Amino acid sequence: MYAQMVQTDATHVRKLDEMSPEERAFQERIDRGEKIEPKEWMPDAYRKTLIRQIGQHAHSEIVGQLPEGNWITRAPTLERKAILLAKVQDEAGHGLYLYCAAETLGVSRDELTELLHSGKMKYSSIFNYPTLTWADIGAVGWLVDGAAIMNQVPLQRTSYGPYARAMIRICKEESFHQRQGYDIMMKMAQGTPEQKAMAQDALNRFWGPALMMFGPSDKESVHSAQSMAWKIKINSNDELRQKFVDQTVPQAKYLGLTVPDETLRWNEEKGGHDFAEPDWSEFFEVLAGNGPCNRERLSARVKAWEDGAWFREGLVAHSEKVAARRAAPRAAAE
Ligand code: FAQ
Repeated sequence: MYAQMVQTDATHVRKLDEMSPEERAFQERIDRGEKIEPKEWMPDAYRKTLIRQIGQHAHSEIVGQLPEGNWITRAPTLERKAILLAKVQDEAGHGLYLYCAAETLGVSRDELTELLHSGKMKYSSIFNYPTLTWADIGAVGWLVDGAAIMNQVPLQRTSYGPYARAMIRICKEESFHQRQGYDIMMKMAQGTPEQKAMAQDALNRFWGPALMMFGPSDKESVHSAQSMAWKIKINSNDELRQKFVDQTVPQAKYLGLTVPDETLRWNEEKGGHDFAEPDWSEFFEVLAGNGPCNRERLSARVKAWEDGAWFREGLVAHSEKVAARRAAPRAAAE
């Protein structure tokens, strides 16, 4: 798995004097804050970088349904079940908006699916961890959706129009998701000692993986510099990670839970927390396909795709029949 990266040729930031007149005019549009729209000229590497990022993002939404879907049949009340079901359906919708945004760049959804299934395209590392208890569903909503929002709110201002517009709706829904997660955590943290211990255990297991969602440290991030110059990314990985920690630490305190980091301290001078880096060797192992659930997640997606083939074929056959009937109404009536 992940044997090969989708090459974007965008790891080196080109200076203005290395650019063609077309590229320079494009960069100036970006610098002025203009949105780039699908049919407009764009450098090939900009297009490929967007396909890589939007495609990975779409795959994350779809694979991200699996850890939570696992708990729909076991949610503790009917109300919790209905809420979780709606959330998991929202993630499918996010995947669809994002696949549509990627399609405007000239790649089909089938091609992206094939890249995911063959392990050539990534999805977020976080979804390779298991959800062992109901408290994990709270932790996913609180921390995973919390990290996703932190990353995605700035992406509403990203330079590519269809991606920025998809983000606006996604962020509204993610905010709701995060609140439902926090609400589960609150209930658990204020419950019996056993429930509080489950909430603490979920925080202990999801804290590090949530920090990894923002990507490697800035010095290890191969794409950040060029992506930020093109405003595909608005903030660096470390900036967003810092903001996430600063936002989440008081929330944990309010829950009466302890962030599993003995080095965590408020640093008055920088106006933020000092905190321990997550275990980057674990992160790179997960990216290499060796996380706790990588194989299970990918095989679930491949199985769903294969099991749904008859349905997709039925839809195509039906639409061909309707088109043929429209083209020759009299012949079809006979
Ligand atoms: N997992 O040079 P950078 C969600 C890869 S949505 C896996 O820093 P970049 C909703 C990266 O692709 C969560 N791979 O890369 C939800 C690159 O590899 P490549 C998804 C990662 O792109 C909630 C290499 O490492 N969100 O959770 C990760 O500039 C609950 C070098 O890294 C998005 O996709 C990772 N964590 O920055 C759903 C947001 N981090 O491609 C269900 C949009 C890095 O060269 C339930 N994406 N890599 O082979 C982004 O903002 C960026 O792509 C980053 C990575 C920040 C993720």
